[in-house]
Amino acid sequence: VQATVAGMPFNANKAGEHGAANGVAPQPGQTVTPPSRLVTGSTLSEAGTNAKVGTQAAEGVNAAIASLDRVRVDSGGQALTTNQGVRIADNQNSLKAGTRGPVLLEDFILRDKLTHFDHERIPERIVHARGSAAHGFFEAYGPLDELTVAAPFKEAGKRTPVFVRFSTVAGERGSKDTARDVRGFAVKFYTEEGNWDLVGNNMPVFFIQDAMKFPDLVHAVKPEPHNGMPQAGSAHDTFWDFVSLMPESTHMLMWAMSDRAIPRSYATMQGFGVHSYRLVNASGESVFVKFHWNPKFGTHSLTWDEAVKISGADPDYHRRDLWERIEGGAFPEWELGIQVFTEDEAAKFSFDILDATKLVPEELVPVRPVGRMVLNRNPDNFFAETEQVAFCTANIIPGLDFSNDPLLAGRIHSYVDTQISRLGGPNFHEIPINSPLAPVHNNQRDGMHRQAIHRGRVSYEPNSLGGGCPFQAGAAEQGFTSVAARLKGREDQAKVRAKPELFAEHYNQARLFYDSQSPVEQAHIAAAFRFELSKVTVPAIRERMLASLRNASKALAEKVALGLNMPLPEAMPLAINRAPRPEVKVSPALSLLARPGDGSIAGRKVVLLAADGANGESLLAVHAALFAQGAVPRIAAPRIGPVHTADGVELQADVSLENEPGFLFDALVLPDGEAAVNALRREGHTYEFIRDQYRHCKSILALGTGLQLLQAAGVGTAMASGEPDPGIVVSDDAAAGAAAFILAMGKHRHFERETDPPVV
Ligand code: HDE
Repeated sequence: VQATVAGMPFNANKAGEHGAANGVAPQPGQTVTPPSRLVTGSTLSEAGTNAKVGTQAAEGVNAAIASLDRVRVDSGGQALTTNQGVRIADNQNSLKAGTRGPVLLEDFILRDKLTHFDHERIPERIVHARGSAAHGFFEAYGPLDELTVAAPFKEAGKRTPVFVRFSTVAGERGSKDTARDVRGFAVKFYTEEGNWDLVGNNMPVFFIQDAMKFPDLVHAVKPEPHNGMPQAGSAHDTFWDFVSLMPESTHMLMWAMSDRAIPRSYATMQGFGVHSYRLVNASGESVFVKFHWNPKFGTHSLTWDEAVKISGADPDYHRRDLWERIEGGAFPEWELGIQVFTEDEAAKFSFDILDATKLVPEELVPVRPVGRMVLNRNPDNFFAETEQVAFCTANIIPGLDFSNDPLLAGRIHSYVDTQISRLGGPNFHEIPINSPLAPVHNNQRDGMHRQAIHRGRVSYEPNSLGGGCPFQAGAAEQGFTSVAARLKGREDQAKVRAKPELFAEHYNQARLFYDSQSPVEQAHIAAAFRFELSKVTVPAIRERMLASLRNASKALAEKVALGLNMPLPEAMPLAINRAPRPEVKVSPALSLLARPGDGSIAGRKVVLLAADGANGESLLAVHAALFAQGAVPRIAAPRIGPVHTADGVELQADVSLENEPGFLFDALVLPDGEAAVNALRREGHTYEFIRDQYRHCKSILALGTGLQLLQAAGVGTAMASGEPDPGIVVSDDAAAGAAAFILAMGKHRHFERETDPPVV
């Protein structure tokens, strides 16, 4: 029996966990017995020996997941116990001296429970506190031997288990998902040669060039320290004060003010490694590389008004979307692409590849697809997996190496360091979600919460008492060796606190980004600057920001100045005398429209309005057509439960007009049927559904008399051509209407309808 979430089957990879079994009383013996036996001389990570057979897991059979089985606990059919395994007879009452007497100190059962509870919380991440994660696999398209010996790329079809965590940056752990913010995109590859963490973002550049400035940036964007406001937002004085004094942030500001900062879904955003890394082949030769994740479902974002409304109605919007896509089988998928260039090529670029505020235009160095990543299993326990996972940029494997990017250098230190306080000591690599599939053998010992029980008396190297083990692995045994990179580049080798010359050029790529956007995207960027700066209370900050922005694009700065009702100030002086000429003036790949996806509507949520007296047949036909395309249709009526249709078709509303507002859906269907239309016309919610869908440029299908609802809401032909506006389908025929509607949804949005300010 298959249960459904949002009308779709549950994830087959978790068979038995949901569905019919759900309501059935647990049977004794249903527990998953953790295989507790440790292989002699091995570490915890080696416990499930079947996890060691490599990474050729079939889809859904993830070697990292199998190894986690040793710690999975299922209490079905089990008695309640203390942490010492003592069975508890009474979990309701503390031990007292008489029913009305004092509670006794000896109540070890009460104290066991409360003490653990008192310590349930750990410090949240200082940045990227709010996140959601999933398991999956990376599959290589083919060997990359000429470039790298890195384990995931060894042969075509090879699968490496991954755990991926997406996040916002500024907000606290309980903050909303749809804040205007950068998104973290952190991938842990559990390879047989150790863990590789590719800790990236959904934007390919960063605000600052040197790790020295990171605490300043974060202090500026976080809630202001005196009053703790605003939560999860950059629209406040301290952020704009800082960035307006840091012209190097201008390029990143363009990205952060674009719709990239309000993605529709984690599944519809790109990911980037940001820094230049190195790939290293068997001969020790290396090239530079930039990593790109491109979503199969295309790049799609929210509109600002929508994001603001969603924040209130469903702060878990992205978390829920990721969860439901995976449970429903519309698995998020990305293609991994690499941009590869040599040191000599890099030396000729008009920008410095060690500068994280610069990208390498795809027109200059094409992106080569090398594999795909599929996320197909949700975590079992949010805390144990999503919260305790510790990504560290220092985690690389043979075949990879770092560049000298000074931002990256700081990160290599920072990620390990932060886990020590966040996860309470140096043994966080032993937490199951962090422990590698590759065996761990070294002479590190002790520390808080040590899990492994090391045998023998040798904990040093060299030794003879332990037979010299564990021994140093040479290159032939996949020992990690650093690239003997030349320190000589464009700069001399003196020990200095300074930046390379090209780091002083701050505006070429900000301009490139803005000039590469479609008119709609440019309008959104201008509106975002206007919004954010209008929240700044100190006029001098607004002025300084515009003075800087003017250097990137006078047209943009003028638009923002107009929106802020202020004159355009003089341009800020440049930090470089003669800016180098960029190779590329426009890069179409930088527009969100460059990656529309495959036109599929899989995973999109569609709301079908209904009320008593609706034509049930046509609604069901549209429902079936959407479902067949992998979309998630939901029926919404004034109240949940049965809808009494005019034609006797059985319909159940699982959403009420009140409990899920219309802006939570990607598209809207209005029903046929006089009585239903009249009932819906009496509901203020109906107009909100229609107007929000219209305003957010989403597709609307009006079946038969449903057209009257559009007219009553005053939308549908706002463009005054007499024809329905783009993305609005009016049809008496359910099959034809559904087909046209599905095509319209494939376009995601119909920005032709958008006006600033909005007309509805
Ligand atoms: Fe991070 N960053 N970061 N960062 N970062 C953290 O590590 C840091 C930077 C990124 O889902 C912290 O475990 C410094 C760039 C992601 O768990 C911390 C600098 C990029 C995540 C930290 C940067 C990122 C983090 C906080 C400048 C994109 C979340 C908790 C030198 C390439 C990972 C933690 C997850 C998290 C430090 C800049 C991405 C404090 C010092 C650039 C996706 O260590």
